[in-house]
Amino acid sequence: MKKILIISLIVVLLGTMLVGCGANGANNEQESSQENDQEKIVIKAGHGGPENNAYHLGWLKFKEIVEEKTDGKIEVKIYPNQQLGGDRELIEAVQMGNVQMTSPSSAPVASFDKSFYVLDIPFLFKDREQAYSTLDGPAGKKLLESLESYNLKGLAFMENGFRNLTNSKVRVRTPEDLNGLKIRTMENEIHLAAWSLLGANPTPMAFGELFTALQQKTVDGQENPFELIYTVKFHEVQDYISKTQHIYTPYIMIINKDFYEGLSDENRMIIDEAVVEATNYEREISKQKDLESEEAIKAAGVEIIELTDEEKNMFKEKLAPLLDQVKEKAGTEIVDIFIDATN
Ligand code: TK8
Repeated sequence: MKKILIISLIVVLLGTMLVGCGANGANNEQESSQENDQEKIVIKAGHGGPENNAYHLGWLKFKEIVEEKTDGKIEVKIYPNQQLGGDRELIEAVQMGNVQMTSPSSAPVASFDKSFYVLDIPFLFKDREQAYSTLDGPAGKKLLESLESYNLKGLAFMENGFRNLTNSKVRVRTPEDLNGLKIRTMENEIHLAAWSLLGANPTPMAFGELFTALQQKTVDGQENPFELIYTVKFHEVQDYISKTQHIYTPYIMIINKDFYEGLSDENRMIIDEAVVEATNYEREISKQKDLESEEAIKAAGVEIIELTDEEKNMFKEKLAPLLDQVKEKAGTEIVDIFIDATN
């Protein structure tokens, strides 16, 4: 009996303390029109990369800045490694508002917003600097704006990087070497068309299924930037990497549009600034890790094949017909804007 009384007392006491904390927290918070001051705002963010990737470090930077600048009033909870789903599921979840933010590779975004096919033009960007200036300039801004019709707000372009072809069968130097090779592509029609044009046998597949597919040889190869190849250990199940650099993939930082518009002006500004800062930070690390990962993969015994300009041109020529297909899907306006910006 006595015991029960003591326990009840403790419970009541704890309860009072908790209510006290809540009230104090609310008093410290600033007034805002649409937000409920009593409640802490939680941003649930999911992505498909591993934790030791530049990409995840970029997300952690975003979290740090947002939580610091809002005095913890906004909490950012990050779920890496497809814990909440792959790119496609996460875009849907953010559209519906079950998850507030995500950052898919650009290719799966094109299945939602066709303008994004413009980024699937092979060899569109000469180098990183050109990718950054185009994506951060009016061309990239226009592309991000087009997401608004899909209840998404595009915030920035983090870096996944220039993609290289890996496989377990042959040394690929020219499209001819690809003959019949089973290649996993991202879930995107232009990527599928590209590898068909090159003579391979492509299969679209979610990133989360890829390691097992390579290991069990359901597919012979795939393409991704060095850092991702290394951090997800594709090099352990692949023998050759051809430095094709056929496409530059950015990660699209997106947030649910209604959620974003429901924030106070001040919080929206904090998010906008944090995303830019986190993106610059992530790009720096990504650049560094791209080089380091290439070295580490080489040291692990995978053969890295450098292509001559002539060999690269063979890929470019075979892929040239894709431009019209991209124009058809994305619309000529956005394609012309990107072609102008990159010439
Ligand atoms: C991770 C993917 C990945 C991409 C792919 O969610 O699917 O090959 O390169 O980074 O977005």
